[in-house]
Amino acid sequence: MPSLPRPLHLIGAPTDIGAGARGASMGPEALRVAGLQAALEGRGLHVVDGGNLAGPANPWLPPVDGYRHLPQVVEWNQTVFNAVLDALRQGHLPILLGGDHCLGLGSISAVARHCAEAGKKLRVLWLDAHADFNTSALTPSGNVHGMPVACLCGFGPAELTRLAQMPGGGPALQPAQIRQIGIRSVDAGEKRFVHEQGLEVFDMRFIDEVGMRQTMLQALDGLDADTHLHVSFDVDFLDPDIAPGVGTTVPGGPTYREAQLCMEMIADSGRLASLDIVELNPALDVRNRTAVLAVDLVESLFGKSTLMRGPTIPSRSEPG
Ligand code: Z70
Ligand code: MN
Ligand code: MN
Ligand code: MN
Repeated sequence: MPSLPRPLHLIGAPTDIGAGARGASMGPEALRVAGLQAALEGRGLHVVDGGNLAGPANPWLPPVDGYRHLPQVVEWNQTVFNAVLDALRQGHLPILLGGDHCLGLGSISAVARHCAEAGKKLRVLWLDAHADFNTSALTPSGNVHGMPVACLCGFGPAELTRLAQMPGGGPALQPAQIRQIGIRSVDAGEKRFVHEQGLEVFDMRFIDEVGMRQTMLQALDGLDADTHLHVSFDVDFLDPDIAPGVGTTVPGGPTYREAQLCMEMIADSGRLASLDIVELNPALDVRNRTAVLAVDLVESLFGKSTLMRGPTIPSRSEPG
């Protein structure tokens, strides 16, 4: 029997504490101005906007021991962790409005904790131009938004991996639970580490060669009724021609059509249970068009489709 859709719970985290450019702190408001809540309500969903979390200001300092703003990053992530876990425990579907991607650590740590409590399997789709798998020894920048995936897998400073620790003591995530999609910028040391840890990366070459449909079939393969699907959507996943409002544009990203198909196929899986929308930078945007695009894509992620029917070619990943 299909369960009732969970209320969606918007959680704003207005900070750029882990980023290399200022401005992602304005992301939550730009998404609201672009009509996120009304768009989701238009899908018949119940949306609760919990407002914005508070946290330390960005002191904009150079890195210390390989990390910029580590104490502030820890504080923001602890706050995000608490808010996301609260929402999940209320039976809501949390949507974290970043903020930069360092917050994926707090968000996904909470999701992993919840899944452990609820006896659910967890699959994470990391939509991004970047692998975000740096450590203090590998990072070229010290920006923690380039490190959350590593931290979630247990590689990072104790202050952050502690947050990502499961009740049993292990890290929040195993590499086998993660699928990265859209990747096209990985630092040299980071590349070796991705390979060493066996992360499953559907990079842009892969998408070019096999297409977005086959990519998503593979990325969503193996989900079942007991799987919690988390999507961490870094807006720089998108090609900069359509999404200029991000701190780190990398050419050669998914087109509008590829991104729509990606979101539609996730919706068809019927497993989406939590979401991050991060790295939107209104200071670098053009008349809020990247925020409007993000809202448009999120509508598809929550099931908006052109016609009153499902996919053209049904597949195993679509519930029967
Ligand atoms: C580079 C670093 C990065 C954005 C992640 C870039 C990281 N790999 N940039 N997300 N926007 O500095 O670690
Ligand atoms: Mn990212
Ligand atoms: Mn990125
Ligand atoms: Mn729309």
